[in-house]
Amino acid sequence: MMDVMVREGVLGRALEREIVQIGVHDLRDYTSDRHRTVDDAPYGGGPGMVMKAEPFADAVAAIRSRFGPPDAVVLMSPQGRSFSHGEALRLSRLRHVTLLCGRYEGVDERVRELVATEEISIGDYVLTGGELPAAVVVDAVARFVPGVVGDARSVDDDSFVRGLFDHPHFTRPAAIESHAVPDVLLSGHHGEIRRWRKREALKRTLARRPDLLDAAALDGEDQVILEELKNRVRGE
Ligand code: 9WO
Repeated sequence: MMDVMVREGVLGRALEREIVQIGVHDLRDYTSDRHRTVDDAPYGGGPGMVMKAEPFADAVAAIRSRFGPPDAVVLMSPQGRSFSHGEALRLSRLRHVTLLCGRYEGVDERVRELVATEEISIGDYVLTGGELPAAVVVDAVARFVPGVVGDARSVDDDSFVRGLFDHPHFTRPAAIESHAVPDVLLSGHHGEIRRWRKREALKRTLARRPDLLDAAALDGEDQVILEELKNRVRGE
């Protein structure tokens, strides 16, 4: 499941070019019983199973001796700190990050106490395991590793670097049924195109996520356009 995620697309190319390395480890390889048991019934009773702590501890010990100590050991959990652009950037600056994924109803608390150095959530929902969240984190973090995304401008331009949503994008054809590409984009006037994109990005952010505007890095021109957009909404 993890291999398929990371071998495709931009990430797969980065792996081939050895700009990033990704290792997938099966917790069952760090068990010692015949059934390779990674779970057990919860102390105190109740439904479901709990992931045992030792396979996590032994897996991280093996990673440490083979690859050196990780700079962060992150438990993927709905109870973790919210993952964000800023968290992705922080993790991208570390050399070696280990992500821990659980299954079943929960993970033995000693994994948090003894193995993980932090806990991250990608959103307020419960899944059947931590693997999809881990793939999300790997993807978002890898984008910030220099060389992974071909054109660095794509990374610097992304919504959350600027703190604003992207402007609308269009490619050929110039019209689909009655939906034409805005004339300004066909005009060749780079100054006007730049201002139109700015304005559309601000308009979208104001309409959908006004909270983002408080933290956004707005220049003087942005602030003028934003005031005008706000006044326009009030005027109607
Ligand atoms: C299961 C459960 C059942 C009833 C009530 C509460 C419950 N919580 C859980 C639970 O957290 N299960 C986890 C499943 C056990 C560890 C791995 N699992 C997981 C990780 N589900 N969702 C995530 C996750 C990780 C990061 N960001 C969002 C979700």
